[in-house]
Amino acid sequence: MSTPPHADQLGRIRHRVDQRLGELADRYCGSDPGLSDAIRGALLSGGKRLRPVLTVVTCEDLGGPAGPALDAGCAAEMVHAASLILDDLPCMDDAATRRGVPTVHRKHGEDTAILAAIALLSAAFSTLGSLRGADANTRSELTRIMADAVGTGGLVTGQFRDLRSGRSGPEQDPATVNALKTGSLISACVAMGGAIARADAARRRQLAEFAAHLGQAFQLFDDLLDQKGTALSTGKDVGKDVGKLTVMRRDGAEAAERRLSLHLDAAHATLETLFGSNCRMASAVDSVFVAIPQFARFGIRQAEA
Ligand code: GRG
Repeated sequence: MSTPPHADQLGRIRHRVDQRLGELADRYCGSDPGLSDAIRGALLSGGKRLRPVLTVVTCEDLGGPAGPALDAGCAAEMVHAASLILDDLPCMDDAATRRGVPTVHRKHGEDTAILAAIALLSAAFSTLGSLRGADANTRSELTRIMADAVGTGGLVTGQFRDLRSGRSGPEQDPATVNALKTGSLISACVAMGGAIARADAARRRQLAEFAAHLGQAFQLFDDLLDQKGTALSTGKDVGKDVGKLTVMRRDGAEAAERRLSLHLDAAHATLETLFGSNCRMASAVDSVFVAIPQFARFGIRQAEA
């Protein structure tokens, strides 16, 4: 099996992300063992680190500084971790396993899980508001980008519609739900990389186009894994989408796979315009889609972290 291009560099970025998340966890997890264990567990228990990699690679490959991009990406990972804790709660998806270990509420209780999610969200905004190596305008722009991605223009509304999608009431368009609950944070990560690198308006539009396609592809992939994967291969509960209106439930698995391919191709085409062919970002994208062979363009072995 061949090693994909840029695997070493991407592995090093993931390593830097993990190290920095450890430092930020020390700063923000508080001194109460019952709570800090939950926060640390949610943040440091693995995961692909796709979101921080997107911020770092976007910024660096546009010639921007690595330090603030790393911290902004870590802030996004904190938001992501908070969203997973909340998503797994009994009142939401009621999941038992995440990243191969018991979900935060199963291990620490629902009350602690909710508090840990709020702590992670607050830590994310504190990190953006005090970002090292960025001026006040950039810090405030990043804070706005992230707040917009989390609130009613993003995750919160996406999750609300996702939870309601299988029930009676207005029919939801799954692509819009996917854009809100998954695409908004992915778009924010790419937008933050562009903002730190001070990309011009034309580039920012291309970045937004790339991220929108990636967000759609990523959620379709997640839906496919929910149906085709096992708890062992995904590290999390599967079959959680039963009763929800996903593209796969509405149009079937083949249609979902076709759509995924179209979004992935469009994401790669935009990347080629932005960064040229075989860029690092293309490899970062491909490293995600390894679990279903037809989406793995390089017969990929995932980069060592
Ligand atoms: C206030 C932060 C906040 C959220 C409130 C609960 C909620 C609203 C939103 C949840 C949205 C959600 C869970 C979307 C699914 C996103 C998704 C595909 C997650 C899986 O991401 P991966 O595969 O996971 O990157 P790893 O474990 O690799 O990090």
